Amino acid sequence: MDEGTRDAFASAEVGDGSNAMFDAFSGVDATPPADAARVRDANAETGVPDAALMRKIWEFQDGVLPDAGYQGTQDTALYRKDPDSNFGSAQQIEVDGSSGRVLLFRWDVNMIAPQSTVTSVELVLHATDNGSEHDIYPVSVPWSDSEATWQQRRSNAPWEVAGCFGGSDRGPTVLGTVAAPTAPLEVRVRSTPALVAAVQRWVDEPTMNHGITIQRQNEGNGITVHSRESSAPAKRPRLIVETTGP
Ligand SMILES: [Ca+2]
Repeated sequence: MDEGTRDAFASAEVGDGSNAMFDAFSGVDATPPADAARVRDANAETGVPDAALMRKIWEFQDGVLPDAGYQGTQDTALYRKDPDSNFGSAQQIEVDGSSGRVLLFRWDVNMIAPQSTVTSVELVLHATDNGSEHDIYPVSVPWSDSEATWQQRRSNAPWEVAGCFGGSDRGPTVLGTVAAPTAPLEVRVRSTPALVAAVQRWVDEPTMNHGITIQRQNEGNGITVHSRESSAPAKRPRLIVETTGP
């Protein structure tokens, strides 16, 4: 890595430009200093340093990533047969198109620098059973982890169509598909242009970040996944965002 890259990275991430800080990023196994623990240096991983691009990988998982202090996930399930109940504190939540179960997730991504360009997004969920495909859409309106139900997105604010199915409840574009998981029941949603565009909007306009819904109408075999409240931290919902920029 040339000196320009080194200086640009050190000043962008650490501020004091010290080589000790920079060196912590040069090996994947190195333990970074607390201030720098937020982000891995994608350049070091790929061996393609490029000061102009400044690739970074951000990972968000409650209580785990970028560090144990992250508590920026919200998630809950909506259930047609129990339309006034909230499941925000459940450790496991289910999506099932045929029985009317819908999932909502949101990750706070505010620590990504505002001018960053999102280049790739992956979503990792851990399931407890196999199921069929369900679709991911961006949610268009605010909702509350602790208040959302089949009937309303938060107290005294109904969904346009119960279950977050309305045209003003969620965007029309499928961002990706939650495929039926296989052993070890890890659901990995690969990056799509629509998913990248959605997360780019969250970076550019944080107030527009209402997360995603996973749903399918009137068909499907359910998938149960660990929530942010799971007692197994490594199985909590994880969002992986790759960016270039400042
Ligand atoms: Ca929750």
